[in-house]
Amino acid sequence: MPKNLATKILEAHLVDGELIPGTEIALQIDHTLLQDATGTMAMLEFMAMGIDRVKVALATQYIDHNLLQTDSRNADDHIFLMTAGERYGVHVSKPGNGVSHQVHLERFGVPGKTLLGADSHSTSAAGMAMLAIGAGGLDVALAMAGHPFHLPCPQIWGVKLTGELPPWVSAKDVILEMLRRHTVKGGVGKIIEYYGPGVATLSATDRAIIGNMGAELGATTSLFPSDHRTREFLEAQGRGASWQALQADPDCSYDLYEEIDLATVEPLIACPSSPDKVVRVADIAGLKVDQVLVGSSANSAFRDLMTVCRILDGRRVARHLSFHVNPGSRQVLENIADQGGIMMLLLAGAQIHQSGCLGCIGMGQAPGTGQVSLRTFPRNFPGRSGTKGDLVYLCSPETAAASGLSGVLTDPRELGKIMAWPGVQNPQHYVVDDSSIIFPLPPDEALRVEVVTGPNIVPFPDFPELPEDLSVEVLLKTGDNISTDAIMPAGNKVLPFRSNIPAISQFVFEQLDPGFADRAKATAAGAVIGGDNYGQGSSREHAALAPRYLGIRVKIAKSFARIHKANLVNFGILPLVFKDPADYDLLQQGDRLRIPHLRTMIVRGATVIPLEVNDRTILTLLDVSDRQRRELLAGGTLNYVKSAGQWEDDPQGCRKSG
Ligand code: MIC
Repeated sequence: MPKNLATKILEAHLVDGELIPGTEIALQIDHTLLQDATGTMAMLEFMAMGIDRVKVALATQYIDHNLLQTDSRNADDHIFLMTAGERYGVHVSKPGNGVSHQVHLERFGVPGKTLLGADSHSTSAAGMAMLAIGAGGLDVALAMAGHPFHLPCPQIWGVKLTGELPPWVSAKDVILEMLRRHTVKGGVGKIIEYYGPGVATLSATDRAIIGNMGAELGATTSLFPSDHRTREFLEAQGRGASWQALQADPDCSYDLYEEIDLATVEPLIACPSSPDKVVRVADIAGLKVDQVLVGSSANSAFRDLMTVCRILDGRRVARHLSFHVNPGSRQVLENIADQGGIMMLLLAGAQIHQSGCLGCIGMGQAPGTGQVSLRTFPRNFPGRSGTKGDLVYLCSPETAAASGLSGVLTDPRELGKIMAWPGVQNPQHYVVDDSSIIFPLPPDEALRVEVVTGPNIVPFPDFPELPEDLSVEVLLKTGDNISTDAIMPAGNKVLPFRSNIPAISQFVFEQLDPGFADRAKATAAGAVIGGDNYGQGSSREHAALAPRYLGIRVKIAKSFARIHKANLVNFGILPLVFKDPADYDLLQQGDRLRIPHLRTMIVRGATVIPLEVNDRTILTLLDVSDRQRRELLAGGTLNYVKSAGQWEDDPQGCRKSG
């Protein structure tokens, strides 16, 4: 039977379960990706497993998020990650070498492999035809230890691309078009597989942008074929030997279908403060712009930045605004320098920053009060930039550059009146520089490396197991689409505490309810109520771990985002879904909820969990696998696996026993 590409890669990596959408499957993982914001905790979790060396074909650690060194804490974490990487056989990309997604594409990506990354935008590796999935740090640590990755089997959504993008329109507009059509929930439970004649018009890095922001659709991941464009990129990186052709069989089928004629895509923009509030740039053109940021996680590859350089060449950015460029990698920076782009940016008045995530995660570059900030980043959740009430818009590099010149939001097609479309081509041979990658040591040498843990590394807290009878107070009721940024903010004030759970927990729900952490600490056990798509956005397990530290034992929502739900289970928080969504209206902050015989129900495999509240009973659903039930009973995955006593032996069987 003809197969789509996602099915082929899934089948080649399936170690448990059947490819039936919605049922749990386990996949063998080839590459793992950690970044420093999630990676310090994930590395501590990996070390707790007592294993001598990673058991995965390729493990990587990128230091790209916490780059500001305002005191010793981030620097301590960097030293920890570098020494731990050397000790355990991980490739470490040093600070300033670039954003994980861009560097992985350039130096490590291999078509057809699986990648599990502790970053929701790991899906960028779609550009290299990898099945790349974002997950919580603990899941990635388990994969590094050789365990398979468990997930609900996704549906495969075939998106046929036809035609070719017009000048001044680029890959960012394609993914914004998907968000315009399908919202931040549209991809939940799905792998988006792009196919059709339009695919060949997009380079590997264009495809990476579309894969990157598939995370904003809530998709499990996205996928492109491996074709001559993939080969061209790998050969330009001096890695042609890693290429193999991979595509869907002719006449294969998909669970769902969609078509985009690239020729009809227009310049689009996501308005504050959600990536799916998408409108045509032309519809809101003229809006005064104060800050422009190009680069970081999405749109930071050579084509994007060189296009900006060429647009700015010989011109100056509007005098009232600041124009920032965050290259995706040192390699990108070196290559635009090689083609004269740096001078074009400098003479135009742009500020050039080091390669890394920077303002994308609120690590600097916060806009001023009331200022309009135009960014090529993937996310604009409220306050994520670091500024309360921020006005962040997401757009293509072309729109960013055009608006940077005029000082107001400008449809980049207007530039066609004053200049020719730059039509930037990627280099046939990139300047390649791996000097900022620390390659693994031979095993016997690695054993002698001392892992340096500075004072910012605080041991992982102990969590008790689930009680038989649970009584919790509702400590907060939230609405729909609550992002992990709202639950566990990032930014330069909070990020340095990612390896210090007691300290970071003080910031939980800080924006929504500044008193939350203190109230939770003063309460024995708490619950949080959510609407639809609760926990969308990042993979940060701290959005589960820190609330758990504060005593949250249950979250009840209309629906959960995939990664956050898995993280809740990993840290022993019960993810319950209202059987009747209307019951959401019955619960209020301050209510006391009782769940008698909880353990017994979970052991018996109950899928309906009744809650007693205010003399009535509300029915909720517990949709988790048998493995997750055991983890919940133990109080979390670490407890469960430790009690099963099997970190070292038979990792593949570990999750099935006990
Ligand atoms: C993000 O874009 O939100 C991040 C920063 O990349 C996160 C990871 C994190 O929280 O550190 C993600 O998307 O997973």
